[in-house]
Amino acid sequence: MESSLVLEKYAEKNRFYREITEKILSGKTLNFEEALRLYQEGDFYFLGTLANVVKENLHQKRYYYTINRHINYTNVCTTNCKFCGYHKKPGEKGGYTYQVEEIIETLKSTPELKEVHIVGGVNPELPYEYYVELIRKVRENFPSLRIRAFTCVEIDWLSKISKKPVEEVLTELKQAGLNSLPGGGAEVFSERLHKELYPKKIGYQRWLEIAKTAHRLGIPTNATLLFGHLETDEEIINHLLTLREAQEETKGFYCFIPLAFIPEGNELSYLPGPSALKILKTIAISRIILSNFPHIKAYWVFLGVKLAQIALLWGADHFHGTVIEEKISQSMRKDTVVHLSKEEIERLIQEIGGEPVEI
Ligand code: V47
Ligand code: SF4
Repeated sequence: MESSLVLEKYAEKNRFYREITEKILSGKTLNFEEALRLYQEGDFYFLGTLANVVKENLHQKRYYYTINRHINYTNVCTTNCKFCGYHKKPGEKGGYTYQVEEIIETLKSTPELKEVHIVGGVNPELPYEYYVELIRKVRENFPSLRIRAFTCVEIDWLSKISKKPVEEVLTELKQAGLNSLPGGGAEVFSERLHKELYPKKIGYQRWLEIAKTAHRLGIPTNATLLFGHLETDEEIINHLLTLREAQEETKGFYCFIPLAFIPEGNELSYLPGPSALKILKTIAISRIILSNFPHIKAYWVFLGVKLAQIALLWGADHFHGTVIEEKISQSMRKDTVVHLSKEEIERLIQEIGGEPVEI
């Protein structure tokens, strides 16, 4: 059935669905109570259909992906987030750091790349010059490659070690060739969880301040939410509404990525991880609330390829890219698929009736 007809049927039966549909289709924002009720009590099919309508109003049947590669340049990190199984303490067995030249050689082995995604731990053994040099060398060797590198957490760290303000760090990186920042490190915008799970990492106010500074300097950034662990539904809705407000202010966010918590191989392994239902509902509510974000990403490395494909019908429009190598998830879940070819991505999109768009 056509999505608009499905929504009409729900609206006929139920006043709440009618009000929500009218608000969303006329471009209005849901308030906290409405959003929470929709997320908690909204029928699964209604939520997905409404999210898909928001998605199609923005992108019709188009679904985006890119030929990219991740470079996780170091797993040495002193931040010690409880949900992370990737980090190693300085000097600990299994810790690694790639030299700049090694990274250049790796990138040369995949010459068809359109984008590189560079993130790593907060490594006290690396000097500020390493980061600037890394971006400069990548730019010198690959003049047209899009460089998405360093989360707001890393930018904060660079500001600390260089004793330079965030503006200056971002300006230097931009001059060296940086195009945009990935969305990691946002976790959940909650003081409670910050204290409980990642007290050594920057809090959400600092994360937002750095993202907004990047936007003002003409550097777009992504944003994430790490969900499916100890957060409450209220904290998820608050996270989304806070991001919506920040986007109203700067318009610098490009993509929102709901990251499904991987429970294996970290201190929170006693938790079950989010169900498929929770994942799809979270993607749908993200699309509905963040209608001022250009893209919602189905990050298939964390979601699993098949669930990510279904997420494309539940509000997501971006399938990220080919990835090739991704050490964060692999450090926790050994059987994670981390590489899809262009053809595989296009087939997954076409199978759900979409039009693949390589960007
Ligand atoms: O910031 C750590 C998260 C993030 C776990 O911007 C975990 O396009 C799930 O941000 N389960 C890094 N997640 C990944 C990331 C990302 C990925 C893909 C695309 C983009 C983008 C950004 O991974 C970290 C942290 O929030 N993380 N441990 C875990 N157990
Ligand atoms: Fe370090 Fe990032 Fe892992 Fe936190 S999530 S411990 S900052 S590598």
